[in-house]
Amino acid sequence: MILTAVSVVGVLVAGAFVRLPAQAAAAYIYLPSGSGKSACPLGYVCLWEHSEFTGRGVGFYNSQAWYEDLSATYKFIQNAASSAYNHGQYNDIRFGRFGSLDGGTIVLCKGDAIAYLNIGRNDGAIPGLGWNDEISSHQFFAAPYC
Ligand SMILES: [Ca+2]
Repeated sequence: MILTAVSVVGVLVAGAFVRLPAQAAAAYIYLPSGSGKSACPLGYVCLWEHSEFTGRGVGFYNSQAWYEDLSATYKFIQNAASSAYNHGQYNDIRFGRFGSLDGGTIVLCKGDAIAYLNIGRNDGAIPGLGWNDEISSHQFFAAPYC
């Protein structure tokens, strides 16, 4: 009698999991102007065209070797990002100035955000240049110091 009850519970639990839809995360999401930082879902790194997470934004679920390859819906963010939020679930991220992280990188630890790319962060940049309107690639990775 006890064994039967356990079996029934097991079937119900299994059935509940089977009913969940298998949803893959979208590789890219468009963040309409005004949606702000809270619109960046868990698992994504998000970039906005203006400081303080304003203007239009793009969320990326994966690494992106060159924003030049993006479709028209998302390509506006190339050389336009002025704020960023790493809402990734597992990894830190490094942004590159050109494709494939060429031209130096700036690191954003998991869970961190930069409200103003135009001030405060010049590390990894070409001398005399900052990061505002300069990001064109990114890669999720594990930074040893994050
Ligand atoms: Ca900008």
